Amino acid sequence: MTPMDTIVAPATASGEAALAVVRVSGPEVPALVEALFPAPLPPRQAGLGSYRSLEGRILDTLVYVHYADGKSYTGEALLELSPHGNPWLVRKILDDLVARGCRLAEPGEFTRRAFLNGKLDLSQAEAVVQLIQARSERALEAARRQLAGSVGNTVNQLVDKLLQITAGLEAYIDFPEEDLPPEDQEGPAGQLRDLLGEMDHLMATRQYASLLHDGIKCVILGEPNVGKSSLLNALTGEERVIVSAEPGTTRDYVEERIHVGPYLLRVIDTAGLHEAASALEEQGIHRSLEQIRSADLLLVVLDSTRPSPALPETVLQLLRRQNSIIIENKTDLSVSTSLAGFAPDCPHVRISASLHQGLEELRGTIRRTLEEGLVIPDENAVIVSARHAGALQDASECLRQARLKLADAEPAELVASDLRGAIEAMGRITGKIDPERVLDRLFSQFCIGK
Ligand SMILES: Nc1nc2c(ncn2[C@@H]2O[C@H](COP(=O)(O)OP(=O)(O)OP(=O)(O)O)[C@@H](O)[C@H]2O)c(=O)[nH]1
Ligand SMILES: [Mg+2]
Repeated sequence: MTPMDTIVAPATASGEAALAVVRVSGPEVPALVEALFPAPLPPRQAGLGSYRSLEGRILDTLVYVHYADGKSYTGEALLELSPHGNPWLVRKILDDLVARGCRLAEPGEFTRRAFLNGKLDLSQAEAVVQLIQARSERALEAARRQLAGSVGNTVNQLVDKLLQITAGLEAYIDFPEEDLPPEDQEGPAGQLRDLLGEMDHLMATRQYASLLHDGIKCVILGEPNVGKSSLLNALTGEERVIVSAEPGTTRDYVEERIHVGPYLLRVIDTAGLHEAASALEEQGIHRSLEQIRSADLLLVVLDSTRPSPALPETVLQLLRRQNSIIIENKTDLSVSTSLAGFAPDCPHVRISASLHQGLEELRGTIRRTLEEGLVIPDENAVIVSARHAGALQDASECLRQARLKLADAEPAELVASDLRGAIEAMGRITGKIDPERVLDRLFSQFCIGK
């Protein structure tokens, strides 16, 4: 894989569509543009032209845009062709470009070139994958910020501070403490402590990564027959789960993804909780408990035509204002009464799952509970990647070692060596000191044409 050849790949998913995009990047692009479009428009202007194959057949009439060397996504001369979205036609164009000397790109090779040409740092290159895979507004926003450089900039600021501490280290060792200005009394030890605090804060954002990407795990629970499956159907707007008047209808759990405002929720319907009747039901209840314990948010459904439920003590103990919403269902029935006395600290919402009443209020309560209870903060930089988390972990370990050595008054050179270790570990995030194999692992997650 030499960066000097000219690569080609479809940038759009294969399949029938109005348009497809084929990208070509590399040194041969200017000559290709001349050969394909006899009077090409200047860079960055969309032109309409006939694509003629090497044998002289017109394959399609299409829009093309070319970019000058150094002024494109990849940082190389780049050509984008937008033929009609016919997979067979796209194939013909790719074959023709290969016949003209281009090579089919490896997965992620366009973004890899962007990185190698300094158009993106590594954290930004990874954000391209996250942006494409994001399934909620919040996930999209985190990826957009990372692509704009939020993680890279935060890491660079931390590295700058570390460099300053390293520089200050020798001065600190050389002068006795009483000669230092009062704010520097603590010297590097204090600065290191503050820096570690900032790194811990950045690492703590990792807990939001799975909430953003996999969705917030939200479990519907309650006694049998209270309307749990009806609620899931109402929330998804589909008859997804079997609903019946017979208690114990749901025996296994069913999972659906829904959006509430900017959040993606994985909503899981569970088997009703009660003293088990049959062995099969008992198994279902056991599985419900497993789901409940690992949930981020609990939706507790009550039948408001009946007295407060006797849920297992293990479940009642989990219900808190920050993670649980009590849903009083079946309010359409005349015998429905308020169950405000059940888990009174938790927010209550009265709904009719079968008539789809109260669902907007429920969505509002879900959103407020997530924002107040789960505290998904509006952080600038969120550490989503396991690779970044690992690098930060290594860096803080080095800093902790440095602190210990400072406290033991060990020689400055040893402390400085730990600080360099930390700088190197953080450099892995932006890729300033990255070995080739990290690149291979990273870019192989991309699909071809990115
Ligand atoms: N009147 C009325 N009936 C409802 C409402 N929600 C559910 N039901 C009825 O209650 C019964 C049980 O509903 P399901 O949604 O199957 O209840 P479930 O909690 O999933 O039951 P299990 O899976 O057996 O634990 C069905 O006959 C539903 O039609 C409601 O809002 N109003
Ligand atoms: Mg059910």
